[in-house]
This record gives sequence, C-alpha cells and structure tokens, in this order.
Amino acid sequence: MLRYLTAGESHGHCMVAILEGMPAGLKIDLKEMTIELKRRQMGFGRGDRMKIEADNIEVLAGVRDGLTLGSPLGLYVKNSDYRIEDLLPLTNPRPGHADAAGCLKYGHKDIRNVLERASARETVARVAVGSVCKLFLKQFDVSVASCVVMIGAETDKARMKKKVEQAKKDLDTLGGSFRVEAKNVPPGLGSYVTGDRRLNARLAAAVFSIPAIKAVEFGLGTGFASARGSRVHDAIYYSKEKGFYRKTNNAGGIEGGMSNGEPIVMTCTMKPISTVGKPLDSVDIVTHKPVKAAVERYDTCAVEAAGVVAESMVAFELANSLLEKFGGDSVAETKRNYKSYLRSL
Ligand code: EPS
Repeated sequence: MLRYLTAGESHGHCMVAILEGMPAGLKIDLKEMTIELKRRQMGFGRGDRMKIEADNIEVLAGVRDGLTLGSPLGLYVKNSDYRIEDLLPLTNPRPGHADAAGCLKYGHKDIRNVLERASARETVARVAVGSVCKLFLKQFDVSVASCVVMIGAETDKARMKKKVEQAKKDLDTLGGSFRVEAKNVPPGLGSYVTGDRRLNARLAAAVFSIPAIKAVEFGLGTGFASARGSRVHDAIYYSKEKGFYRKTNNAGGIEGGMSNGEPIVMTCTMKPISTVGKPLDSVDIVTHKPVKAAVERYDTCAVEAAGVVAESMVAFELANSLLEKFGGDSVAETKRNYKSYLRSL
C-alpha cells in the first residue's frame, strides 16, 4: 500500500511530504520532478505569490545513489514567502473558504490559524508526491496528463484568457473545469468486490481532496442522465494485436469500479477562488458583528494549476492500485508480476 502525508503552512518555513510504500529501485529523476512543480506554478491567472516562490524539491530521505530504498521518502519544498510569525490576526472569514467552519471547529479566534494550512499552497507537497508516482507509473508506460476545458463558461483559449483578464480588472475570481486523462492503464485495477476498492471511488476521492474541487465526472459523466443504454455503453471488440478494445469511451475507462484498459478520463470542476477583491458580507468571528470578508493577495484563476495537482492525485491513486494488484518490494519485482499478468490476458 502506498500512503502519503503532508505538513506545512502557506507562509511557514516549508512544505513537506512523506511518501511510504514506494518499491525499491526506482530511479529518482529530480529534473522531471521539478518540471511537475513548475507546471503547477504556471497557468493564466496566477497571482504574485508564484513570482516569489522557486518551488525546488529536495529529497531528504529514502533515496541512495539516486534510487529509492523502499523506505519512506521525505520530500521538502522551501517557502520563500516565510513570514507566518509576523502576519497580523484576522477575524473576518471569507465565504467559500475554510475560514469560518475551521474557526468554529478548532475554537480559533484568528482565521489565519485556519487559512495558513487550508491554503492551496499545500498542493505543492501533493505534486512532489505525485511527481514520484509519475516516475513509477512511467516504468509501466502509464502516463497522466491534464488540460483546461472551460473557464468562466468559455471553452476557447483566447476567450478564456479574456475572461480571466476581465475578472482580474473587476477584482474578482473565476473557476472552471479541467480534464485529466490517464493512458495505458492496464485492465483490472480496482475491484467491484467492495465499495472501498472501486477505482472510480478512489480516484474521485483523490481529486476531491484538492481544495476548491466541486465536481468530478468520469467519461460522459452527467451526460449519462439523459441517455439510453444502447447509445452510451461502449461495445466490446477483440483483435489479436489490440486484445479487447472499444471504439467509444463513454465509461471513461472504468467499468464496475475497475479500469477496463481504455484511457481513464475525468472532468473536474473547480469553484472560483474564495478571496475576492470586492469582499462579500461576513461576520466577525470574535464580535459577531457584520464585516466585509478578508482580502489577501490572491490568484484570479488557478484552474490550470488545479489540473496539474489532480494529475498528481490520480498518479498517486493509480500507483497505489497498481501496487495493490501486482505487489512487489522492488520495481523489478512489480514489473515481473505486471508482465506476467499482461501475458495472461
Ligand atoms: C492561496 C493564496 C495565495 C496563493 C496560494 C493559495 O497565496 P498568498 O496568500 O501567499 O498570495 O498563491 O497558492 C500558493 C501559494 C501555491 O503555491 O499554490 C490560498 O489562500 O489558498
């Protein structure tokens, strides 16, 4: 089993992650891992924080001579904007953010105690984890990619950009949707035998664990609601070269909670960032008097970045499911088991 944990506050010293369960003998390619971190920083509509952060990754533990040891990996990303101790307290929660519910839950009287951890800065550690999982999946020719589908109801790239520019001028924010696609996933990851082993349930939970994600669909997704079965289920074919295959992929690569060998396709919706320049009505956490919500530096739109984070979460879950099916304490052992399964299909 693969598992991870992250720690760190947005303006704290650093973001760290521990990834446990990665087999021994995986070549750690820091260059490729750094590319993933840089991809997360980009995207039209990101705020000024990304000009401050370098987002370089340091592997603190679990690697020797460039290869994983099979022991937990310690991953470290330094925060350049480190000033948590100097930041003033805030008592005006932002609608849409974790601020209000977080203060009520933990008894905080300063929303900073919530927002510093609830901040999407934490996703840099997720991408560090995902970047290792991607290296592992590469050993099996499995790839995970993402693209922006829609921003502010626009699907054309130039129009999306204009929408973001306008939202920025209006001191507002925008959400949107992105697609994540995993290719060359073997059939049979996940299982139908219990709900908690269903791959779609695990992948959806993984993507929903990213801040601001409000919907996750597989394949045709909500389109299934208005369709007849005969029109939307993906007919099955077989050829010697391809094995079992489909001509359509409305299922999004998952049937009965298992990968079916087709690409796994997920469309995910992100709500607009909750910090808005023209703040909404709120209530002071301490005095209970009406106030305007806090305004901090913010991103106008982070849909593209969220897609990169989702890739990481999907890569983690696929690596986990692959290890669950094929086992192996070393990459060589997992590969042997994997090849033998492929031959048996
Ligand atoms: C975030 C607010 C902004 C974002 C941040 C998430 O940070 P700051 O308040 O420092 O300007 O830039 O995202 C990141 C720092 C990141 O690395 O993605 C928030 O409130 O969630």
